[in-house]
Parts: sequence; structure tokens; C-alpha cells
Amino acid sequence: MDLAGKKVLVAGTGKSGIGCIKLLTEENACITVFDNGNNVDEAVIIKRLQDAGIDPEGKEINAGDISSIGKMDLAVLSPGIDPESKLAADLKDKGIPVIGEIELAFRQGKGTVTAITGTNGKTTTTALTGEILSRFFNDVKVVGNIGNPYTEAASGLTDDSRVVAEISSFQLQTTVDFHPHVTAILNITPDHLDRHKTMENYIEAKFSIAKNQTAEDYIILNHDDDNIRNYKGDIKPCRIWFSSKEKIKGFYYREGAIFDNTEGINERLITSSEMNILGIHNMENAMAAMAMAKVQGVPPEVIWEAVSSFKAVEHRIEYVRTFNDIDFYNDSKGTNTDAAIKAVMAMTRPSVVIGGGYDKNSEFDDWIETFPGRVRHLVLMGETRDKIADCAKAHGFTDISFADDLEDAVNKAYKAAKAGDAVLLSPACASWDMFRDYEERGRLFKELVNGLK
Ligand code: UMA
Repeated sequence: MDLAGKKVLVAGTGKSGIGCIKLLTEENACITVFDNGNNVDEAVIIKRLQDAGIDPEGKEINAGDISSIGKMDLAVLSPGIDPESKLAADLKDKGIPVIGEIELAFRQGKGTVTAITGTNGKTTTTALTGEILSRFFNDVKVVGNIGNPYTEAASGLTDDSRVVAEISSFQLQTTVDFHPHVTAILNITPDHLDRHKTMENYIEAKFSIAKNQTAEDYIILNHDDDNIRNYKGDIKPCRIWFSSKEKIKGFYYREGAIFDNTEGINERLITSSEMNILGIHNMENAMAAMAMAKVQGVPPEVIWEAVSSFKAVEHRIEYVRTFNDIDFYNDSKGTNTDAAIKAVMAMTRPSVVIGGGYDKNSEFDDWIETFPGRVRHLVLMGETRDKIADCAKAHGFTDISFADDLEDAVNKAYKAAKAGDAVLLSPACASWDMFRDYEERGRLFKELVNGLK
């Protein structure tokens, strides 16, 4: 699509917006940069552009005055902007076509796209798929919700490139022609319902990843997930199923090994003891990644090598160590209740959770409600510790101790855990009250855990 000289509005100046602006600058579009976020004024927008190495000169900067926006050829929304919002409606009322950042990157980019969505496990599966493909193909780019905007990679792509994209439901809401050759839907459980309103809408958003796929394409689906297995919508690509519960025609996991039974050959591909990622959820992620690689012609031995050497994404339910039959996990990236819930749910053992941190005015009820039958004890630290303790007690959860710092928290969690338990750092809060960022918090946690004697 030739965007030279076209008037394009970029809404949002986070990672996606910056990626769009860089791509549109290369395409010689006339760019209007728009952001109506809290505390965002023109000076903030200009600073963000400069910090990203973008010259604000020649770009129109608009900090939230939509009425002053004239006729545009295109508007590109960041995923955090709800396409049902007043802002999006105002743009559409002005007759401006509205797309999202993923759609822009797809239109301007090239190559074969593999796209992964799901409520949980997207990042791990995307990283693993990227790892497998890059052992076989020369030019593989891992992009999307994982944190590397697709638009940043788009202009460097060729017909031979392989794009592996983590795609959120937010990003799918604003796709039009986005057409991956291979897709995967890992699981669909309630999430982001503040935005999607109903579970049906959320499921439709997830399945829209396949809306442009044809019978020449592939979709990898979780057979154990009722919302996926019972989906009645029209999807055309060849379906490949995976299951960690049943021996199905597809990929399945049984008694510590992953089998490929797609053509009824029932070939054992890899055992869990040959992998560095733990938990049934990771076997599911691995099956999806292996299926996505297989349909692109990657030989089984290359897949085995990549999967057996793959380590969990750092700070995301990252296995650290087993000490006295207690598994330690670092989920420092669990900086909100949603992410922390995923971590609690992912544990296959009773858990001692270390939580608390910077106060973002979050509510913790949903997180605490996942505890019964899963969490044995909660160690709290940081600014939010009293607030979380009050919330937990209101829900009848009283197995709580307080820690002064992370070292104290690790020691108390270790003492509270029994053989066969997991200790999980998944704070449900940002780290800024005690650390520079979640990475610093996660690294110290690992150091402390590895130092336990
Ligand atoms: N903004 C507006 N108006 C609005 C809402 C936001 O102007 O109504 C502005 C904000 O002021 C801010 C900018 O938009 O300046 C932020 O845009 P954004 O929220 O889309 O964030 P990005 O930095 O562009 O990051 C996005 C994804 N964020 C979201 O979907 C919320 C990142 O996923 C992703 O890594 C990145 O693009 C690159 O593709 C994060 C995420 O939390 C990790 N994703 C959710 C999830 O995984 O559950 C969906």
C-alpha cells in the first residue's frame, strides 16, 4: 500500500505508536501524532518522539483535541485504545478509515506470518516458535504483544522472511486484511471483559485471527478448551489439534512425553525430562509451537533441538530451582492481578505466593479468589502489603505473613512451604516502591533462591 503523501493519524504514543510513526516516516506519509492519555500534553508527546530518535519536525502533534483533526486518509490505533471508544467513534464519524498497528505492519510488510493468540501462554509459545523457526529459516522476526512492535520490523521484511507474532485480542479487534499462514489459539478463559464486555465477544475476537485464512493455511487449536473445541463459527484453515488430556488425532501429551499423532503415526517427539520448561501448561505451549513448526516443514530433529534447549521467558513464570522438593518460580512480570492470577492458576503444586509492591490503586479481590485449594500461604511485602492483607482477610484467607524486603520474603516463603509445594514470586503489583523495575526484582529473587542452603 503506497502511503507516500497520505495523511495518517497515529493514535497512542506508547510502543505501538512509536513503531507506527517510524514505519510511516519511512513511507513518507504526512503524520499526525495523537494521544489523549492522562497527563499527556504536547511536550510529553514531543519528548517521547525524541527519546525514540524521531524528529518531531514536520509532524502535527495533537494532545487530545479530536475536534481539530481534519480529513485523514487513515487512522492507526494502538491496541490500548478501545475501537468502541468515543475517540474511535469520532474518527469514524469523520469518515476516516480506522485500523490497528498490526494491520498497518501487515499491509506494509512481507513474508510468511505465524500468529499466536490465547489467554495464557502466548509469550512463551511465541518465543519458542521463533526459536524453532530461526534454527531452520534464515530471517525470522519475533514481534507483537511480546513487546516488539510489528511495525518496527515491517520495513525490513522480504518475501523470504518468517514473522512470528504474538497477537492479543486487543490487536485482533482492529485487523482487516491481516492474513497469517499459520495461527494458534492456545486457550480462551475470561480476561479483558472490561473491554470485550461478553465472553462471546472475546471468543470472536480470538477466532478473528483466522478470519482471512483459507484452506491452504493452518490453525493449531487446543482440544481441551471447551470455548475452542465447541466454537461454531466458520473457519477455513486446516485444523490441527493438541491435547494434554486425551490421546487424539493431533499432538498429545501423555505420561511425560509429547506425541505427534496427526497422520496416525503416533511418533514420540520429546519427553518432558528432555525439556527445561515445566508444567502441563508448558507442554501445551510446546505442542502448539511444534505443530506450527511442523506445518512449515521444519524437520523433527531441528524441532527437538530447539525445544530441548529452550528456557522459559525470563521473569514470566520462570522456573528457578527445586530445593528440598520445593519448586521456585520467578513471575516478577506478574505486575497486575490479571498476570498474577495466570501464575497462580499455572501452578500444578500447592503454592506459597510472594506478593505486594508499588500501589497502582489496584483491587486484589479477583486474585485472592483464586487462592482456595491452590495457595497455602501468602507472604506480603511493599507498599500494598496491608491493603492486600485486608482484602485477603475479607475473603477469608488468613495464612499471611509480612516481610520487610525480598530477602525476608524468600526466607519466610521457604519456611512456610512443604515438600511438594511451589514458591511463586508473582506480586500482582509493579516493583517501583522497592526496585528500579520488575527485572531487577526478578533477578534478585533468583539470586536469593539460588543461595538458599
Ligand atoms: N492512549 C490514548 N487513548 C486511549 C488509550 C491510550 O491516547 O484511549 C495512549 C496512552 O496515553 C499511551 C498509549 O496510548 O500513550 C499506550 O498505548 P498502548 O496501551 O496500546 O500501549 P503500547 O505501549 O503501544 O503497548 C502495546 C501493548 N499494550 C496493550 O495492548 C495495552 C503491549 O502489550 C505490546 O507489548 C506493545 O503494544 C507492542 O506490541 C502489553 C499488554 O499488556 C504487554 N498487552 C495485553 C496483554 O498481554 O494482556 C493485551
